[in-house]
Amino acid sequence: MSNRLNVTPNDLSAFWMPFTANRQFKKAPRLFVGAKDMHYTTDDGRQVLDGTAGLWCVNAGHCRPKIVEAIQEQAAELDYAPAFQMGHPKAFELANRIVDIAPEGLNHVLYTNSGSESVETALKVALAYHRVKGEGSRTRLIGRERAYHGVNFGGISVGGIVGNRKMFGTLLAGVDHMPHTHNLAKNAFSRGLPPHGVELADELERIIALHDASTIAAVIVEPVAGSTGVLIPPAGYLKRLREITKKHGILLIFDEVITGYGRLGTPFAADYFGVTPDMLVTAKGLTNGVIPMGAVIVSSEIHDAFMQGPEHAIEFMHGYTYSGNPMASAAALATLETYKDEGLLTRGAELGKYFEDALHSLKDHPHVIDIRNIGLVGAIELQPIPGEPTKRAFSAFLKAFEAGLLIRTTGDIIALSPPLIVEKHHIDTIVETLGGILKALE
Ligand code: PXG
Repeated sequence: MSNRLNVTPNDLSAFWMPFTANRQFKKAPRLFVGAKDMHYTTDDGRQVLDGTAGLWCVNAGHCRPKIVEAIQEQAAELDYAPAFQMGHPKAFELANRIVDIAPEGLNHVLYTNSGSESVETALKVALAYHRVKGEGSRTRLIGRERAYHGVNFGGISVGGIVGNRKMFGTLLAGVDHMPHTHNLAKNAFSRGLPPHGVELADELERIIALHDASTIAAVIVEPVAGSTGVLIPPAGYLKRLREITKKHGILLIFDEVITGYGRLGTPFAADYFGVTPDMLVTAKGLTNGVIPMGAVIVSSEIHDAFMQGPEHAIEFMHGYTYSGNPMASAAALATLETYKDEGLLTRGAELGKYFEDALHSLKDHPHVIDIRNIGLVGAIELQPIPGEPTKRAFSAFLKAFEAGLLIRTTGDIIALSPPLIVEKHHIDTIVETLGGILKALE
């Protein structure tokens, strides 16, 4: 370990970092060189408590033995197998294990390498599904304002974060957006589901009336919007979206890249809300973030619609070189086993109340205009500094890192999503550290 601490690179310019203020970062880099369970180790040897499960993905905590061993063994046994017209056992085994924990009726898995690719895959399945069913006029896709569905063209088209869209031209044609559900005037400091706003689901009826249902393929939403700052759906909202989509023959896609694999205290948000979509988009927690992998879990109805025509013909023209990659499959199998052994997919239900009370104890701290939470996700929204949006929260991020706590910020919102192995004393440390920082912020 000690010599690994000495590998700080001396030139940071070649790596153009993703979603990062590159010039600022490279003047004062923040580097992790190790991790174990709830903590990272920095290149200067400090311990940093992980308040965000990496980027919402390390649900079982860091460097867990089963996952490490599985990857090491797999690397020596079968490194790669062609993904097209060939297979290997673990990809099939994993699909079964995913289906085991997925909501009833979602019985088939398409593999990808990231959340962004899972989104593109689901959108393409939706378009092709209607076409194989003889409803090729259903080409429109409906997303939502403030949504994050990754960074590829389909995802930013249905996504609703302006900064992620505006530089990239006209995007996909035929996309429309429902309004987001964030309403501080009515719902600030809600615990769990906000009480107001179920009627926003009816905006979908308005959009359908405008375009006609016969032109619409699918609606995609994050059950809880993560990246944009943890927007929790109003009570009853997702159920109503399901009713409306069903009524009009429109597919409903849940993007569970963040909410999947236990984040809300249930295996998937679909379970939490008692709403089953036609497709469930996942990634991140599937492999505990260790190896890139995503999975789109699809209903039998959709899958079976493709299984027609001559048997030698490829049913769906889509896939990746690394779909179901052996290393990723091994990592995912060991991850799901770890979740099962330790009850992590439901741990958020036990700890959620403690997490909620702890977070809401910050209500009267300076700058705080909202606190919201569900399962093991929380957000603290700050009043922006006038004329300098994002600055206050980013300054909290920097101060937290100095104080030994990793948080995420987006706009002026602090997001928290600790690994699901988090203990009460970690939650106390997170909240005490944040309390001190909020008091010291400009
Ligand atoms: N859908 C959702 C709902 C996501 O949250 C993606 C798709 C894309 O996944 P990939 O694997 O392509 O990055 C995401 C990713 C953050 C943050 O802290 C969120 C994500 C990624 C990085 C940072 O807000 N979400």
